[in-house]
Amino acid sequence: MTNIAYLGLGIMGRGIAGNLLKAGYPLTIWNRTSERGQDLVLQGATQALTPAAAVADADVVMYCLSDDAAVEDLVFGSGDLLSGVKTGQIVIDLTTVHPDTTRKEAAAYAAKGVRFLDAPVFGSKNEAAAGGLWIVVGGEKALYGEVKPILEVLSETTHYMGGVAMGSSMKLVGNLVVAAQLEALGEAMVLATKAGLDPEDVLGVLHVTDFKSPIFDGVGQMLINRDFSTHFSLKLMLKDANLIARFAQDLNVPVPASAATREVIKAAVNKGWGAENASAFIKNLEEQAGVVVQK
Ligand code: NA7
Repeated sequence: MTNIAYLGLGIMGRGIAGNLLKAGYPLTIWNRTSERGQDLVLQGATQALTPAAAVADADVVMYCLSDDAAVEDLVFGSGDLLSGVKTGQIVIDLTTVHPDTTRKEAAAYAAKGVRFLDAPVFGSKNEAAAGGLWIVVGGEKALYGEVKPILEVLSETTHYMGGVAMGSSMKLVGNLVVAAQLEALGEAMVLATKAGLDPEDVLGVLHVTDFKSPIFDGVGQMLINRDFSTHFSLKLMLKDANLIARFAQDLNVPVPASAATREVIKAAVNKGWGAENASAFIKNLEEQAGVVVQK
């Protein structure tokens, strides 16, 4: 069976690696902070001390790190993954990064005879743990076909979006919608609360209308429970908002609503809420309106 090296055991990585193990893939793991891999070792993974050691016998190498800087550090910097991989291996980057980072990775791997896909994922902690992610893929189509059985273990759907960096591009397009939905939910719930509407009743309406969204259901319920436990951190959402701004700038596309939302997220990170769930930025809207959304 295909040997997989999985690097990066954060919120997403732990769920993803767990599902690869459950599916029976021989798995070697590495994480910068090695303690985070212990429970996966108990489930049958082999823990490596360096990225190079992790990928030595791998057919496929996968990683999902926090951001562009982390990927740069792993591949080209202190992780020195590029020196560890060899001709014939396949690398799949699941991280949300700028398409330029993807293109840099793809070129560097190609120079070593390593085949590469960008395959960022929609969904957060629960979907990663349940193997219910939605994956968007860029790169060579035949390679996508080859690794699809692995991606299917992790996901509800996989979509092939086109050549190198089309997965990364789609991911930023999708995250623009996610940010807009969270901002809309926050503004709506704050306004509703100040108007004297019952937040549970408001969610009940949002649940059935032709503008419904699973995000309104899930995050809305967490919001009125005052639950900001981290499924996807606010600081990574700011990272994505910054990536969207840069991506739109590159293409000279106006994104005025996204720009406004980015300012709200930025201010919320400065309040010290960066490690909380992304929805914590709604607290900023609450403060400005002088209300708290709760049951
Ligand atoms: P987390 O839970 O913050 O996990 C981030 C992971 O990235 C974690 O394993 C980190 O290792 C790792 N990391 C961060 N910097 C580095 C460097 N420099 N070198 C190697 N590894 C690093 O993020 P999520 O799992 O929620 O999100 C992952 C991606 O999915 C992200 O792009 C989201 O936008 C979507 P650590 O444990 O801190 O040593």
